[in-house]
Amino acid sequence: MNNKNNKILYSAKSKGPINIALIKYWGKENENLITPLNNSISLTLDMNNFYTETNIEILLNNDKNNQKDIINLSINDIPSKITPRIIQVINKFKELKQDMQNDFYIFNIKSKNTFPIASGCASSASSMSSLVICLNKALQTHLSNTILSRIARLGSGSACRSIFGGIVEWEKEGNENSCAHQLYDENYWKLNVMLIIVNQKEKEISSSNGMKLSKETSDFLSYRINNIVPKHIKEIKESFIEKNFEKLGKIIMKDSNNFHSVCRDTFPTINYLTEESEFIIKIVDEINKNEKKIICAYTFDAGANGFIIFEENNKEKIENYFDKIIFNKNNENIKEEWIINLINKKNKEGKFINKVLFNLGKGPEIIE
Ligand code: 2P0
Repeated sequence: MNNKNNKILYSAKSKGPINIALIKYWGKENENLITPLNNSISLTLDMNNFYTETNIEILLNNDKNNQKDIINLSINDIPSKITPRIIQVINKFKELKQDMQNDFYIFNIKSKNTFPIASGCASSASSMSSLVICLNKALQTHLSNTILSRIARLGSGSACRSIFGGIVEWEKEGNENSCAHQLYDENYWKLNVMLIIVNQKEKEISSSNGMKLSKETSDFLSYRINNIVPKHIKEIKESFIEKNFEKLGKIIMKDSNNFHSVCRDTFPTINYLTEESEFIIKIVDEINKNEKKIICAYTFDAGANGFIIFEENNKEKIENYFDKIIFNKNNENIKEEWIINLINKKNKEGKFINKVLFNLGKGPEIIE
């Protein structure tokens, strides 16, 4: 008997959010278990523009000549690392669901991102968080967010943080039980994130390969893990308690700089930042200098796009600065010399594509 006329046993549809790390994860303790060398902290971003949608249908495989699980993936332009990890995630669910263990199934998985893949926008985090929530719903396993975070981690390290909304920490403690938890929900502190997209190309060195190479060759990495990250985690947590943006902004920028120094210290060296990224850093530094305090902070993942973090009450001001300087909006009759200088510099150095604004958001959602 083949699989024609098979009935759908389980189905669900979900959406998963991206997150941006403020204290970066870089380096695995265990490559297979995807356990991290250090704790990391991130913001989960709203799903108004950027998210991954997942659609799953599960059927019994009753083809007697082909008794195995069959996974049919229809995914827009997914990185190659993802396929074996999806199998690992599905196997974990099968392990946890007693009544599935004696049969084989067909998993039809459709996944669609609304944003450019592999350009430093954490697509594996949104896709894996969405997948895990979708399987939990379809199979009615009713697993807690903590368990879902552990399973999402097997799909992609940073995905374990996207299971939760707001401000999230992923703890390295626990080895195979390592997972994320929420520090504060999305309403605790009205922070905004502006993503400046400068480069839609797929990056040359994936995060997974980059962090492996850093672990093998960078002398800075162990210093970062033992000395820098613990200090940054302690200070960033204080900044959350105090809602002290100056303190928060400084740590965000220092941790981004530190992470990219580790990349440069890797051999052969890795440089995820481009001329445009350096220009974004310059703009943020100039804004803060002219405002005489830190009102915005930059952070860059394993890609050239800049994420600018600020408090919601400074949104208009900061958006306006960036519109004038890099998107040529409202930039007639400017009097401030520092802005004119930046605009002139930009005309030589800039290829800026777009900006996207985010609030902090909730974790993944079931749509159907
Ligand atoms: C982060 N990044 O904390 C860091 C900062 C990139 C720079 O997590 O191999 O796609 O799937 O665990 O999660 C990107 O790495 O790597 C990442 P895997 P992942 O967000």
